[in-house]
Amino acid sequence: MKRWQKLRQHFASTYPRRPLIVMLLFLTLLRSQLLYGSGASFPPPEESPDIPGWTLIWSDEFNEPNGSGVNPQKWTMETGGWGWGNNELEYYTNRLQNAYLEDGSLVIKAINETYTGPDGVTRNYTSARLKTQDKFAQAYGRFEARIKIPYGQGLWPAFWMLGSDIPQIGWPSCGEIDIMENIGKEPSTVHGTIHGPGYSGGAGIGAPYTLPNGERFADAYHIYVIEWQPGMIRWYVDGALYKTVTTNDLPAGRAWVFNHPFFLLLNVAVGGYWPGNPDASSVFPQTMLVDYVRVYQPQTVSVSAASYSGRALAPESIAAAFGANLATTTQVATDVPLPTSLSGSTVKIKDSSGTERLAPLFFVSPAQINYQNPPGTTAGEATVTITGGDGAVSVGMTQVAAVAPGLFAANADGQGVAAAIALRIRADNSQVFEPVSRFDSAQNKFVPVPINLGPESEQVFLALYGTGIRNRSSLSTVTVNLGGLDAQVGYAGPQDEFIGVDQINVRIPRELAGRGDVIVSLRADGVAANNVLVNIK
Ligand SMILES: [Ca+2]
Repeated sequence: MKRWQKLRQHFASTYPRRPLIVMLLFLTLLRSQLLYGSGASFPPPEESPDIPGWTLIWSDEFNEPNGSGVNPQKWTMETGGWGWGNNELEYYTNRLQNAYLEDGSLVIKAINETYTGPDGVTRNYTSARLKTQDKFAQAYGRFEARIKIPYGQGLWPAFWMLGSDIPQIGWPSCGEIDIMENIGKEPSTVHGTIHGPGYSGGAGIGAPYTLPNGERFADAYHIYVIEWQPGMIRWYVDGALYKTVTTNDLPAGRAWVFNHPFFLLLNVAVGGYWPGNPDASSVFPQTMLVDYVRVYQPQTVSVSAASYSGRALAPESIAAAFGANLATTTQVATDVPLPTSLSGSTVKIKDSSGTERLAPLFFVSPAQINYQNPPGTTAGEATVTITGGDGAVSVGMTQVAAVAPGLFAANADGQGVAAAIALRIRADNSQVFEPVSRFDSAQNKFVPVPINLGPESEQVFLALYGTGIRNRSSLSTVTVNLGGLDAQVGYAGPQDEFIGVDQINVRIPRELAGRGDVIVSLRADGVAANNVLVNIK
C-alpha cells in the first residue's frame, strides 16, 4: 500500500520518495516531549501505593478518636436548609450531632428533628454535607470510598464530585461526577452518573448497579470507585466495573467538561425530587458510615502521541507515556528497527489476552517516553509497565482498540494547525508539495500557511498524518470533514517510511476557497479523531 496509491491511479507520475514531511514529523514527535496539553501533573514516585499502578495522593481514613469532628484541614461543612436545588427537606449543620468520627469511620447522621438555622430557616430534618472545595481537587485518577449507606424511603446518600470552576461558570457547566448515589426506595441499587451542560439532571449519563439476590447496600460496607482519565470515566462497586462513559457517549454537540480538577463531596440528603419524601416506613436517625476516602494518581498515563487522548490506543500506533523517573536520561532512537531498550528503559505491554510484549521506543526521558504500541496487541484493557534504567517501575492501565484515530498537530499538542502537507497537481500532471504550516518565531509556534486552491485546472490534496487509523475495517469507513464539507478520501493507511505513522489523503473541495481556517474532522470506523485545522486562501 503506497501512500499516494489512489492519486497515482489517477495521475500516473512520480513523486519525491522522501518528502521533507518525514523530517517535520520527526521534529513534531520530538517536540511532543516538551508539551502535554491537559496540564495534568504527576506525582513524585516516593509514595508507596496501596494499589499497583496507583499512587495515593490524598486520603481521609477517619481514624481519629471517637467523637472527633471532621478534620477542617480536609473538609468544609456546608450548611443551610434551602433545598439545595433539589427541594430537599434537610438542614445541613456543622454540629457534631450530624457529623462525627466513630470506630474508624465518619458518621453522617440524618436526624428527624425540628431545627432552625442561624438564617431563620426551619426544617424537620438535619444532616451533614462535606466538601473538599478550596482544600483539595484533582483532575483524573482513582477516587475511592468505603461506605455503608443508610436506608429507607426519602434517604439520598451520595459520594460525588463537582468541577472546581463552579464559582466561575456555575452548574452544570462545571461538571458533576456522581461516584455513588442511592435513593432509599431502591435499597439494592446505586447509581453512577455524570452531568454537564446539555446532559444534566434527569438527562445525566450513567448507569445503575444492583446487588444480586435482593441484598441491600445498607447492610454492609461497599467500595465505590471511579477511574477517570482523559476522555473516559469508569465506575466500580467492590471491584466490579459496571459503567464506562467516554466522550462518544455525549449527545451530539455537547462538551466533555471532565478535563479539569474536581473536588469531593459526601452528604446524606433527606427528601427531594428524585428520592421523594420520607414516609411512615422511614426510620430515623439514619447514618452513613465512611471508612475512608482515597484519591490516587496513576503512576504512568499513556496517550496517543498524536491526539493526546488517553481514551484508547491502537496496535501499531504511537503512544506517549507520562510519569516521573521513567528514564535516567533523555535519549532518542537513531536506528530502525526501533530498539526496545533505550538508556536502560523498557516499556512492556501486557494485553487483555495476557500476552506481554516489549514496545519499540522512539525516545525516552524522565517525564515522557514515546513508544509504539506493539503489533498484535489485543483489544481490551492492557497494563503498561515502564522500567527505568535505575530499575524504577511505573505501572498504568490503558485501553487498546483496533482503531483509535489521532491526527498529529504541527505544535505537537493535539490541536491547531495540522501536521500535514498539501500536494498540488497542475493541469500538466506536474506535482508540487507545499507546506500548510510554518514556524513563527515571534509566537514560538507553528501557524497555518494559507492553501491556495489555484485555478480550476488544478487540484489540491491534503496529506494528513496520524496514528491509530490503519486498522480501519475499510477505506469507506474513514471520513474527513473539512470546514463542514465531506472531502473525498483517497487513502487512509500506513505511511511507509515512518513507524506507526498513518497517512490520509483527501481532496480539498474547491468550495472552501476563501474560507480561512477550517476544521479537519476525521472519523475511522465511527471513532472521531482530535480536530485539527488548515487555512484555505
Ligand atoms: Ca477508617
